[in-house]
Amino acid sequence: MLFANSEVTELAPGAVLLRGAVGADDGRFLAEIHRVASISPFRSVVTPGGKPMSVEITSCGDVGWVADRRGYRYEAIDPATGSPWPPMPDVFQEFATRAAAMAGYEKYVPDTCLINRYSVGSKMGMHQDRDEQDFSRPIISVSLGLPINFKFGGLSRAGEAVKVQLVHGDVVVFGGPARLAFHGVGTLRKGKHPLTDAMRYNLTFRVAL
Ligand code: MD3
Ligand code: FE
Repeated sequence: MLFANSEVTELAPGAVLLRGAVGADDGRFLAEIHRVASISPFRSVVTPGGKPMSVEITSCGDVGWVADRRGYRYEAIDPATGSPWPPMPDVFQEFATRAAAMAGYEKYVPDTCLINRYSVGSKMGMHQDRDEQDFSRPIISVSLGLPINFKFGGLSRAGEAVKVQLVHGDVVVFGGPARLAFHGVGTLRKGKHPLTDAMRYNLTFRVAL
């Protein structure tokens, strides 16, 4: 057994929910998030259309996800610091590799982890993640802190969406037909989590290059 106390369910073809898979690693995950953010701080960014995103972001790994008026892309240097992004913590990489194996993806080695920080009122509209080179590699999402309503749609913006609440410790592997599906999250409600206070964090492990 790779994860104790974890229920495995398929949300949609290719989208595997590992409920509570973070388990007792949660404190270590949060400590690593704070360490990454002490080097590459959380920042607000704008979309290429000039709209500010309500979620604050940072990254670790070989590259980080960058959004500005020029577009979306991965870069090896953090534009906020002028230095390389902090390296991916070993516990992150090992966890992502195990979670991927759980969903049937062998030898998954992410080269980046995007860290989203939600505060009261933050949300993320429906979108696809298509800034990576190889869509045959899954994206793995880890939720920490306050719960949020996650919407998972199809390959077009229209059509029925599956709705699921993601809570502290949940992990989702998005591969195969789910890899290019539209998805988004509802507005973060006021709350107080023992480990994250009024925040929610979401980590997404990716093979970008
Ligand atoms: C389905 N993050 O960072 S996690 C994102 O909760 C993002 O912060 C949301 O969407 C969050 O791009 C949702 C679930 C998720 C992440 C990546 C996916 C679902 C996905 C990529 C492809 C398909
Ligand atoms: Fe996304």
